Parts: sequence; structure tokens; C-alpha cells
Amino acid sequence: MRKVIIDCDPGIDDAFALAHMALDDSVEIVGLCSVHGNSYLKNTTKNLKFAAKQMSLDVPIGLGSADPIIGKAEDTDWHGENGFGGLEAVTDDYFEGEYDYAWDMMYDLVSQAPGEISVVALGPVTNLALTMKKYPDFVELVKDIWIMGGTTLVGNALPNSEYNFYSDPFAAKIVLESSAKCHIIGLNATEQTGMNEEELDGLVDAYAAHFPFLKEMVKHYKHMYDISGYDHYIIHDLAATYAFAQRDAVEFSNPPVDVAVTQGPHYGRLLVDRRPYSDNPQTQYVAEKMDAQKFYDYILQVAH
Ligand SMILES: [Ca+2]
Repeated sequence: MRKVIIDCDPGIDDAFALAHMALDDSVEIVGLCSVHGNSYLKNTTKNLKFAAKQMSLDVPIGLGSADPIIGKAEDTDWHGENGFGGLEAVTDDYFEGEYDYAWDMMYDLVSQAPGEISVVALGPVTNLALTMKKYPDFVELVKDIWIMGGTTLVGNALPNSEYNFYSDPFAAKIVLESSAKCHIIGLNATEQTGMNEEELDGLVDAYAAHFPFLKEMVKHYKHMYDISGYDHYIIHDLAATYAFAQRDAVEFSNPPVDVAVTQGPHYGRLLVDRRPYSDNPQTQYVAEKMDAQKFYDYILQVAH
């Protein structure tokens, strides 16, 4: 079993990714962290606790950062007023095993099992950057990092910038410049897992059979796709957890990467150096190709 900490900003697609990881027998979730992103931290934390309870994930939860490294958090209509498409996530304020802060929790967990724990980050990577700053040896203790973020093609926050990187490009830069082994699963890859309505409904039914709340919240997500000009539906965070679970089914390249942090039209843009004479780094991998059918079959298989 692969041990994993999930660092997320639930978020409708985060909830599906959590459901996938909770049901996947090859994965053991050892910790959860909240972060600003799809909504404000108070909402994403509440939503994470609610999802964890629904999924019987009895693991430590660390409270993450309310704001990016520089600037203030924004939220997005895409996930509704509270991040869960308006679904009221009611849960106890106290959650067993709760940590005060995500960075202390992540460091404690990886220290207890050096080289064994992966981090899957499904929101802005502020928590990871703060962990690396507070505990420099974290990068040697963590097994590897999987990030849903960035794009080598079309963006969603800006024409060329993806929302998670746009929400905290400084954090993304810190993480990608570290010596930790990072897998970047950007929109250019997740978009390849687009589903038609029938496929989406099939996936939702399969997961809602285990966790009924998913069915209610996905209505808002679907609506946003319908009014935004997309002809397919994508659950980005689920594509990222699929890449983690099925590494060999996804094609990665390892070009030098950077993140644009200058204010302006490229803020948060993932920069990929594809010049043939550039040296390939040893620790950063960019997802390039995902097979929609393999993705769909695996995701359904896990839920059945
Ligand atoms: Ca997310």
C-alpha cells in the first residue's frame, strides 16, 4: 500500500479525488490538510472534515494556510458559495486527531516514516511551501509529491494560467525549485480525461453509491460546465489521483520548469523549457498524456 497525505481545498472535484483514494485498496491515506483555494479556508476545512467523516477517514487533519505566500486568498464561483456547490457540510468542530497546522502534521508524519509517504496536493501548494521553509529536511523525508496544477496549454484562471498555480505562484515556485521529486499533473493532462454527460453520470452514480453527498454537490459543477462553453466534463483532481495511482499509465516528460510570479497576464503560468539543449532535471515530471478510457475504466473499477 502506498502511504499518502492529501493536501486539498475541497472543492467538488477534491471530494471525488478523496472518494477515489478512500476506496482504492492500493492507497493508504495517513493524513489530510486543508488550504485556501476553491473557497476560503474556513469553508475548505469544514468541507474536508465533512468529507473525511462521510468516508470514515479516521486520520489526522492539519489546518492549512488561509492565504497565499503573498497576497490574499480569493474564491471562485466554480464550486459555489461554500466550495461544495451549496451543499451544507455540517460536522463537529472537533475532529479526532486534528493537528493545529498542516506543516507540522506533514513534517511529523514524514519523519515517522522517512521515504515512505507521498503528498498529493489538489489545491494551491502553500502548505507544502511553508513546510519546506519551516523544515528544510522535509524534502529528503517525503517520498514524492504529486501536484494538480499548472498547464502547458490552455489555462482556466487566465488564458495560460491554471487556477491552483495562479492562486499561489510563489508557493508553486518554491516547491518546484526544491529537490523533492515532483509530478505536475496540469490541465493539459487532466483535460484529456474529459467525459460526456452519460459517462459523468455513470461515474457519479458509482461513487455516490458509497458516499451519497457527492451526487448532490456535482449538480452545481455540471451546471458551471454547461454555462461556460465546455462540451465535456472534467474532474481535474480525480485525474491527478488517477495519475498517482496509475503512474505507468500516464506519460510524463521531465523538462526544466518554472512558474511566472510577475503580476500581469502570465501570473501563475507554468513555464516549460523544451529547448533540446536544456538539461533535464532529475526531480520534476510533467504529465503529458493520459488515456481517457484507461482513466475511466480504472476510476469505475475502484468504485465497484
Ligand atoms: Ca482542488
